[in-house]
Amino acid sequence: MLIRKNKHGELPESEVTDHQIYLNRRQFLNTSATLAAGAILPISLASAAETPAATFKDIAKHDFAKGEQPSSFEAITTYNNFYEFDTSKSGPALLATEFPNKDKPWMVTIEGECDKPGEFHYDDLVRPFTMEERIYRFRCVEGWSMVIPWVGFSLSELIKKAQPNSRAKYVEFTTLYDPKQMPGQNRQVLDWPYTEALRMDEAMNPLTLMAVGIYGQELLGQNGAPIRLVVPWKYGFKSIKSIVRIRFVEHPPQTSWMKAGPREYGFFSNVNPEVDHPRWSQNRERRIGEFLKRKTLMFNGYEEQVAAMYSTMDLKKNF
Ligand SMILES: Nc1nc2c(c(=O)[nH]1)N[C@H]1C(S)=C(S)[C@@H](COP(=O)(O)O)O[C@H]1N2
Ligand SMILES: [Mo]
Repeated sequence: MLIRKNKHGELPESEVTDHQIYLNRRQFLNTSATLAAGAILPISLASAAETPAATFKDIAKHDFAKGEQPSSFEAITTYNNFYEFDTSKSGPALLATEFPNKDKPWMVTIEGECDKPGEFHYDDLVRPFTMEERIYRFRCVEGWSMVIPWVGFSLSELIKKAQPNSRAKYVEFTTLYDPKQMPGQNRQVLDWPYTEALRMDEAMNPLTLMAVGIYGQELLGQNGAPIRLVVPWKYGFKSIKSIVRIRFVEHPPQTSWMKAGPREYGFFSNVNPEVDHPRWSQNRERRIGEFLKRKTLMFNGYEEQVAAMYSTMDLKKNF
């Protein structure tokens, strides 16, 4: 590829990647976090400025948000919902810089109604799978949205390896519980650990992704490192972060958000402009970085791929 240089031999502004912008921003954030705390925190600016290895190379790319510009790396990694750290949008990026602790192996337990349960080290869990980049629209229940180039593999592949039995009708996911690493867990904003669940056909749908990266880089703590779910036709809260347990069960599990507000958060939580949240409309959304709101699409634009799963259901009752 020909890279144009300006007369000073430097890369022109247009060639500066989102990632470089992000790194500068991160260095700034670390500095301000240190100042805000009024004490020397064990954050090394030198290491923060290091470029993480481009972990995922030569992976197949699939654009499921055709014609739309992916959100910037900076937006995706500084505007987050991750209540285990903080309930603000900017808090997770400031508080998850060291998450997950590299000295502790990340283990994922697969259990319940399946023939191949086990406890897997993260590296062993993901090794068998072919990584892909998939660009998805991502819609939060609060009314904002982004377009995110995730890196990951189909949850269906993992489920096939676990060999669920005939009683396995749902899949439940659980986030790490570790208040030492996740300060937000010291407050009872949700019933920790965070849990989510899918019906088996939803979990097996080829769009359902186990994500391990964004923009070709390994996930950062604030986005749910090292492994999280992405279900692009559902509101963002179904896409549970930092998963340590996957359990096959017979009956529909409760989830953290259903416990927190059963009238506001149903099991399915499909993006549906015709079903309002009890406290606000769901028919418009603001793409982060844009000024005007746009119309929210049924199933977040993935109707063709997923509508058949719900054809016999009243989606007003099963919200
Ligand atoms: N464990 C856990 N997973 C979570 C959340 C959370 O607070 N804790 N927030 C959810 C919500 S409401 C959204 S919109 C997305 C945000 O993902 P992002 O910050 O990577 O964009 O994560 C979801 N997964
Ligand atoms: Mo959300």
